[in-house]
Amino acid sequence: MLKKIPLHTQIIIGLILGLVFGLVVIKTSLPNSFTLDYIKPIGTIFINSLKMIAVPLVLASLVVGVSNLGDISKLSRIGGKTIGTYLVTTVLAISIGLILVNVFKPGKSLPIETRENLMKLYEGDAGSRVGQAAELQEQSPLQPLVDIVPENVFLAASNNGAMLQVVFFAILIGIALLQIPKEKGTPVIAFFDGLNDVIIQIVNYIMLIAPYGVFALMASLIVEIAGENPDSAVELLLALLKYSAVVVGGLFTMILLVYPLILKAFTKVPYLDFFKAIRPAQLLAFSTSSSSATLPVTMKQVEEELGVSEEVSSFVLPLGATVNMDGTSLYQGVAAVFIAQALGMDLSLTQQLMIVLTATLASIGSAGVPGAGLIMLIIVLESIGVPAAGIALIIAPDRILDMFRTVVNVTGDATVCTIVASTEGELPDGLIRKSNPLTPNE
Ligand code: DAS
Repeated sequence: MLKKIPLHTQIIIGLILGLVFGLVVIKTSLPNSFTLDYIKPIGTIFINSLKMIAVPLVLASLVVGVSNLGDISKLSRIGGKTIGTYLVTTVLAISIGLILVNVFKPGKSLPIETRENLMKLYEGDAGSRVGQAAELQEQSPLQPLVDIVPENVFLAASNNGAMLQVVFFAILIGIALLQIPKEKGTPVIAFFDGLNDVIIQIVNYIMLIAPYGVFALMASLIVEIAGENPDSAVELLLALLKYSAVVVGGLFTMILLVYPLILKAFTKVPYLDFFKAIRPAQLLAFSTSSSSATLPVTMKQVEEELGVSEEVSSFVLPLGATVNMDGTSLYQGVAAVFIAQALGMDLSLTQQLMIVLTATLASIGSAGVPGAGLIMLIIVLESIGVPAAGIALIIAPDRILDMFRTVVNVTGDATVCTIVASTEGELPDGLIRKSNPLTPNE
């Protein structure tokens, strides 16, 4: 029966029911033990399955993304421009996210005892990491770069804390694949392409239990945080609302300010026409929460409504759907700092700069499927010594935020595609509407 309801509706239902269930338990004399012993494990399974799939997801999607560059010498001009612009918009997005979350401090609104409660909650997972975080602040600033290179790839792949090393290795594989003879590289790329599809299919399976997982997480989170002080659960919900408002505020800043300014600076395409042209892709991104599912529509719209050539769109957009996720990177910056704030951990400037690097890498490694950004958030949290289990704090509103950040991911890809096309001289006087003769003008 659930299958007929769109996934994001299922999640929202799970979210609301979990909220109601948790509040009922803490407001009545129902024993907490039932929730903690029989409901919480479902949420733990959901989080662990997300963490389980993170390593193969990064390996497959990044190898495919980098090897999509095709023959580097032929595409170096377009590739360099595309990758460079993608990186600029991603770093811009993360910076906006970090400014907003440090100005509004949504995690600081939690009372001290709730933060202590949360830290105790994640003690098992956090204990060593709080020590690591302290160590991190004593280490040389270049230590995080040293840590990126794994001593043993298979060990890195298995142990949670070394996701960045998997990213590093995946990028090396992708570039090496472009340098070896084509007949040798093609089957390997095909393997990773197939593996990528398998992993994305597994993410779809995991998302099948998402409504139940979110229900369990929300219910157990409310019950655990409440503990002896039921009012603190309300504080957490208010903090989550503030956190969500900071994320959505940052995403709207990208859509309404950053992309129009960039388009105006590098193209003659009027922003309103651009916005109208990609609106179908944005709506699809919002409802599917998947850049990959939206890609065919994004390509159709920029080609038919903006006049971008097939050569540019077929390179820039698939790469963007794989490696450029401005919305996700902004969200990961905000989420990482929010979780640290909620756990009462102050982040040093080095750690915040580390977030810019790791959220850039994490968004590159995020596949264009629902929930990918949350999975990759683990990289960012690991890199700054914040307990990865802290994602349980923000998982509740995540599916809704995923819808908004996917719209920004797709809009960012289309913006960069339009800029690359313009700098290739394709849109000399703004957009050239080339509606497909087979489909009536919208
Ligand atoms: N849903 C992902 C996408 O398709 C983004 C994310 O999970 O952050 O772009």
